[in-house]
Amino acid sequence: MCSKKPGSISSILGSITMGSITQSTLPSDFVWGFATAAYQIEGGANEDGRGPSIWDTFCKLPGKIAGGGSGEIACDSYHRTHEDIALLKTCGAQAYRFSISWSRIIPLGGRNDPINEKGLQFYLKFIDDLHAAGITPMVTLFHWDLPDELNKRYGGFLNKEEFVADFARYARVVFDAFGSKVKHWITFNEPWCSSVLGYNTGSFAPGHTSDRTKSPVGDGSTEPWIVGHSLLVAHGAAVKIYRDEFKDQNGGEIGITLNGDWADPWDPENPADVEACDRKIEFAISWFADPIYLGKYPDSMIKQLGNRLPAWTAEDIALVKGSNDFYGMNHYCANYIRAKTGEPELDDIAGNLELLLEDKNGKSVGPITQSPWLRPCAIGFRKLLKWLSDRYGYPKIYVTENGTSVLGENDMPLDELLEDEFRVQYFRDYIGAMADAYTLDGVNVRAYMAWSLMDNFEWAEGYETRFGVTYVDYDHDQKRIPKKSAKSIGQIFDRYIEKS
Ligand code: PNW
Repeated sequence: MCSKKPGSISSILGSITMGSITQSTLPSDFVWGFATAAYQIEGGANEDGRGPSIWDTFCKLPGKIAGGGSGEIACDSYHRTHEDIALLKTCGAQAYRFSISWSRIIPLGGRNDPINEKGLQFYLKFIDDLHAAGITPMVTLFHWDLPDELNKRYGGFLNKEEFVADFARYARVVFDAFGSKVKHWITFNEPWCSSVLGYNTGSFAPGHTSDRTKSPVGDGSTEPWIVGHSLLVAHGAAVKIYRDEFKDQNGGEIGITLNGDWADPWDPENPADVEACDRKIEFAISWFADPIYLGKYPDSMIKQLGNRLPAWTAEDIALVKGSNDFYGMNHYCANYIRAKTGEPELDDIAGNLELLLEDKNGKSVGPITQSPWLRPCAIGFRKLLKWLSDRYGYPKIYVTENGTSVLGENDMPLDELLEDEFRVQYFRDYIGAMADAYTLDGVNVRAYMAWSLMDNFEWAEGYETRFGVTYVDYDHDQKRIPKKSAKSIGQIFDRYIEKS
């Protein structure tokens, strides 16, 4: 039945209904900036010794990427770091979240494979240049671009022992090289996407799925759970290395970034739909966050998946439990949830429920965007911040991604595209909802990175879907032109952040 326990959606549905009447605020030391990821912006795919990643390989398969693109050139940031830093300064950003390409640092990826000095030098200079511009770096070790060799050598994340050992060595090399200059580390970006989109739907590299019309390999009923487990253990191993060997002298912090959207019941009168909302968030977020904060997988997942969910050894869970200095939160939208009746399908990854964009009365969760999965619903952001805080004991939260695509943006005339009022409104609403969560709900949110600094390679959606506050002209030398939203975010934060 529908429980009212703290941390369940039923306790939140009644309590958070609208924005504040008084002005909410954010603390004076709140940090904001923008986020990107290596494969989505860097290009320079074959330069200075970089080895291929699973995304280079996946993009070559026909039909996998809209428009047939790849990250081979992308925004050409490998050659334009000074332009990116100038953009950040124009926007007034205090911080920049970017990721490191593992195969630039260790081209073959493995723990006994050679290190590429030029790769290290590239990031070292970039980090120095950011500091010189007064911008704080926040570095993601892994944003999906596994060295292709490791996938070929032993099946990548499917082989826990090998993968964890290789990731641990990569992490140590990076901490050793940049540890004195970087104080905010993220181990993995969105392990849900690597597990589910990479090993169940097959829409992301390496494209495994049970669907034999899409891939000759894969088992979507077992592989995602094995992959998720490996990623958790690798996260724990990297955190231990950081804490044991680097944290004391560097004084930095480390955590993982999880993606997850809000869930509202398709029919709020139906307890099964209300209950399914908690299950949806558990399958998306608590899959990773429960082991980290509570030391076990969620009961709802154990119940549905049985022994397909790997068992925790004492050694592994000791690495994972307590391994977040902060909670990295990627958040974009909300869904309506309708419980399915009957036994879950074998390949089900969501918790035996449907994700819908309209409720029982046909009301849309939010306006349509260019991304089929994304409809803005800012109040859901406040509700999820509260849900997570209740469940995990009010951890420090860094919002590491939040943003939107705009319907038809790629086909607009440039002057219209640059006036991206839809995106500006999205940021107004979402930043406002976050300030309400801080002020009214006691949520400990301390940083916010907008996705994204510029249009970039949107994975399977290629270049047709744009998420940037800066327009990138792919036909003319990757020229960058700030949109209206680039200038707006600083103004929005200025209204909320308390003056010290
Ligand atoms: C995130 N979904 O990915 C990533 O961290 C970014 O690299 C990406 O560009 C951004 O969001 C915008 O898509 C997601 O299908 C991709 O639910 C897809 C989904 C969620 C997150």
